[in-house]
Amino acid sequence: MLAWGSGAAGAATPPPAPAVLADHTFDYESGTEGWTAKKDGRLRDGDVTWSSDVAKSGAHSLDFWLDGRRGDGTLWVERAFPVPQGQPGITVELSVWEWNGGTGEAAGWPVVAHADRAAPAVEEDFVELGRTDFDGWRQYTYSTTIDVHDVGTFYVAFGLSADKESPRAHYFDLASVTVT
Ligand SMILES: [Ca+2]
Repeated sequence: MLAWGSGAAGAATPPPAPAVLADHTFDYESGTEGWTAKKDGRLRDGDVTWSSDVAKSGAHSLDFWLDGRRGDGTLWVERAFPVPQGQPGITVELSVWEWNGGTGEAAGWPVVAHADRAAPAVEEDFVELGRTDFDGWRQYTYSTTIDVHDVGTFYVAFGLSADKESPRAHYFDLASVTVT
């Protein structure tokens, strides 16, 4: 007979998970919750607004509208976070959900993210997490390690790069930023 918790000698103990130093969650139910919209100089036009059109959690999300008719440019939201005291280096994990309507090549725009000691400024400051070729909500995640030994703030950003010459709308909701 097998029994739970029989305490067999030599049972493997999983390695301890790194301690969570900070855990921030944003469901955008009270507004943009400190995230600021930015775009680079290549995007023809774009804006991020607080929306009640669709939601992954609650009733609100962030509506990303991009005029990608130049076929280029990036639109994102960014937020500053305090470095947990006494940490020379941290691992930052971002999770965020994105809603896209429709599939196919024309819908496949890159979802991008950034986590670093400086705020992003241009498309090259971002990492591509995937493409919006999925109809509905999909989760995107990003993890990176940052040297923060001489700074008190780090920056996290996520958004979209325009890749096809068409105006499009996308929604983001339920972002979390975990520091270990
Ligand atoms: Ca929400």
